Amino acid sequence: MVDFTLTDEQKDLRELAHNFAEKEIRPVAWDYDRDGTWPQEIIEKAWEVGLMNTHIPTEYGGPGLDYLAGCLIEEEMGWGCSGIGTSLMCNGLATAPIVIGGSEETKRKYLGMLAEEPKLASFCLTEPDAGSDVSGMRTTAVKMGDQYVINGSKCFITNGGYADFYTVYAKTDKEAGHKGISAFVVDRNLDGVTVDKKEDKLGQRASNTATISFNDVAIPAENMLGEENHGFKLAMMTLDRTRPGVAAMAVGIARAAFEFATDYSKERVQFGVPIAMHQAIQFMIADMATKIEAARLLVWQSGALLDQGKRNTLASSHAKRFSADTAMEVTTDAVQIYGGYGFIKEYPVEKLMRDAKIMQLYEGTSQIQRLVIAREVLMPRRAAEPAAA
Ligand code: COS
Repeated sequence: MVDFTLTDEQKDLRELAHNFAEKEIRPVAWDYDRDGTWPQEIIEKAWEVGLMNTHIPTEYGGPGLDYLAGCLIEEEMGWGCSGIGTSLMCNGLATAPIVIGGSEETKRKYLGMLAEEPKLASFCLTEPDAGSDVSGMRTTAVKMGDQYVINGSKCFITNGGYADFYTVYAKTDKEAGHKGISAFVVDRNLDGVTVDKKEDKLGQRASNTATISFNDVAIPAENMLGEENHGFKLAMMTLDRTRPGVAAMAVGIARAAFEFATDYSKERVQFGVPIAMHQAIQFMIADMATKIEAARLLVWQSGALLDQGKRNTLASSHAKRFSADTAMEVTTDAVQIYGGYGFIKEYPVEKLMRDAKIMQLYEGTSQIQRLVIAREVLMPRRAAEPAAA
């Protein structure tokens, strides 16, 4: 049976997230965007009300919410401000490899740390010369006794300047391509860890994006996540789990732009009638509405598959690709509906258009999602599984 009705519990959670976005995020979102303000106070409040670290299992102090619930929250955060939302949700990306591959001790220490206090963690995969091509990374981790020594530099790291620890991917076998990558947890306060650069960005300006360098950073061998040289798959499994949430945030951006544009279209009078009376505008609004509905269904499907314990690689890329492109298209159309005013910072939609752009870039570009979709369609890894069907 297919039923898209949310349970009362899911509706309550969505309402909690929406109220938080409306009261705590929306009123400051445009100021934070203008000034690039770090949303520390909002992070602390979100942590307090239980809207962060949703996937940390209860045995490690988290709320242990399912992925669909996470998507409901992320849509509302994206509706409030996706820059602030990205800051709030980034712990999910950083901790997924720990949840999947961490030892019991590592889980207790690092997941517990985030559950106990409003602390942050970052996911360090991308490098200046290794973005989409993860296997091209140059960061190395060399085993020395009971330690690994890490050297390298990671860029575009969300929350990098404020994180207390990092999940870092490094080559443990330089000659083995994707089969030579391992994942580690690295504490921020270790000697040799430096935050080099905060990026000045087009959109999502309230989120922190930094370069993190590791210079002879020695970490205990037990901080390895999963097995040596199995880090690439851990990264891919992580992205399968986090792309639904990112896609949900894109739906939230699109919904915000859609609401602003429809309200404006009823107020703005041209040729003697509100522009909503013109079919040219009505058709744009109709297309925006359809895309948002379709994107949300893909998001829910990709989250629900995970909750059923099924592989969601294909569904997750469908959701991420379609939602990100929807956010870009809908926000661009919202600017169009506002006309010249849409291009001016005094009006709300230009921010949303700038924010939407990153959705087509981070956690796998729209081109990478198409690559994954094409591979899954043409050469399904496990064709028997519903997620790959
Ligand atoms: N789950 C589990 N295993 C996976 C997987 C997944 N979702 N995707 C790939 N794998 C496995 C494959 O099965 C293959 O395993 P074997 O070595 O046992 O055959 C291995 O990983 C390599 O897969 P593939 O050949 O598809 O790897 P490629 O190097 O060709 O690249 C892409 C795969 C391009 C899809 C990957 O590098 C990617 O997602 N890049 C984008 C990274 C990204 O999103 N960066 C954003 C920054 S992170 S916020």
